[in-house]
Amino acid sequence: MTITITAFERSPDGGRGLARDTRVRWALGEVGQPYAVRLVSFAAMKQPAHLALHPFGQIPTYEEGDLALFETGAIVLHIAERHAGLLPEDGNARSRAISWMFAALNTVEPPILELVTARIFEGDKPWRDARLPLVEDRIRDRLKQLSARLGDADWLDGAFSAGDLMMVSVLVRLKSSGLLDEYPNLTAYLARGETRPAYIRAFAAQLAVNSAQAAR
Ligand code: GTB
Repeated sequence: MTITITAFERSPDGGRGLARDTRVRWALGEVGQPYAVRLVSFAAMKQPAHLALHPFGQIPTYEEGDLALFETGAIVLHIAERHAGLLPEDGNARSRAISWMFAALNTVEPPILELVTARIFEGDKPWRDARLPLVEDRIRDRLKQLSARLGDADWLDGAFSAGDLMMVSVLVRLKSSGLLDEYPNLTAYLARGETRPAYIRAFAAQLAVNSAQAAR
């Protein structure tokens, strides 16, 4: 059955891996599933046809036969449950990997998203300079805890899993901030994720779309 995902027709970052279709592309690549991509404009995302797939008018979405999903956590979990390669066989290890997926999305990603808000969307507000260090410190708290747990290991709990895929996807957003430099094991962890062949293919596929659009 054909899998179709949606992605930005033109991503604000020029297709350099920050939009969340990257993690879905990466997951599909890890499990060896081909997929089609339907590109959507910002205007189209708010139209009824797309809102029927995604109630909040965002990308990515995932369609497979009569199944339509939104939210990258749900999409990656669906992929990982249906295909081998992203979740361990052992039941307890599987549940722990899923815990890491939720930790990435619910515990680590929120302060990172606040940084984007503080720096970009509120960059011209009078409270920016007071708020930014507070937001950065909240991220440091999480990175310190994550770094302590990872230690010298390659991945968060044994072999690479959907938990690592999600955590690396969340940390990518910090690359330009300099905050990760304070935690060499997290920098190395991120690099391990980004050099996996499936990540490289996902990144290249997203970039190719945006490069082609920019050339028009
Ligand atoms: N919780 C949802 C999920 O995980 O699926 C969040 C989905 C989401 O935020 N989608 C964004 C979107 O559709 C794209 S990824 N935004 C359009 C809108 O809300 O109208 C967020 C994103 C977009 C662009 C960059 N960038 O270019 O730097 C980075 C991240």
